Amino acid sequence: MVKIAVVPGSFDPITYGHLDIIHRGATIFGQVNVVVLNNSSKNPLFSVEERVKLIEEVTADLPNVKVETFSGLLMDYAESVNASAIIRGLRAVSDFEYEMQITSMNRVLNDEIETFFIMTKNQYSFLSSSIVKEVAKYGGQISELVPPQVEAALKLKFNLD
Ligand code: COD
Repeated sequence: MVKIAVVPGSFDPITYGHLDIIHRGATIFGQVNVVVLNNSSKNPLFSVEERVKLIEEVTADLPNVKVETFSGLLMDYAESVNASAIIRGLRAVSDFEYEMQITSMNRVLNDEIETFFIMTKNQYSFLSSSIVKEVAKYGGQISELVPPQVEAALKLKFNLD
C-alpha cells in the first residue's frame, strides 16, 4: 500500500524553502499531498485558488505530489486521505516551540499519524513567505527565493514590472 504523507501549510506564496521540503518528502513517501489549509486566521495575499495553482505549477515535475485544499482540522484531512504521516519543515530553533505545540495538539487528536520534521537546506533557513512578500513589495530581488512563476505572480500583485 502506498504510504501517504501530508505537507500542510498556508503557502502564501510557496517558496524554495517549502519546495525543498516537498521534494525531500516525495523521495521518501509513495505519495505526498500538499494541502493548503484555508481557515487560517492570517490575512493572505493570495487566494486559496491562486496558491493551489502556483503549487501545482511548481510541482508539476513531481508525479507523486498532489495539491489539495481543506477547511477544518489538519488531522481530519489527514484521516480522510488515510495518511501515515505529516511532514513539517524546520528552519531554526525559533520554529521548534511553535511546531512542538502544533504536533502535541495533533497527537491529542490522533496519535497514530506521526509528524516528521525535515530540516531545510542551509540557504533557505532564513526564508519565509512573509519575508518574500516584504522584499517583493518594495521591488527587491527575489529570484533566488521563489520559482519564476511565483515571482511573476508577486510582481502582478504589487503592480511591479
Ligand atoms: N524551509 C523549510 N521549511 C519551511 C520554510 C523554509 N524556508 N518555510 C516554511 N517552511 C515549512 C514550515 O515550517 C511548515 O512546516 C510548512 O513549510 C508550511 O509553512 P507555512 O508558513 O506556509 O504554513 P503554516 O506553518 O502557517 O501552517 C500552519 C497550518 C495551516 C498547517 C496550521 O495552522 C494548521 O494545521 N491549521 C489547521 C487547523 C488545525 O488543525 N489546528 C490544530 C493544530 S494546532
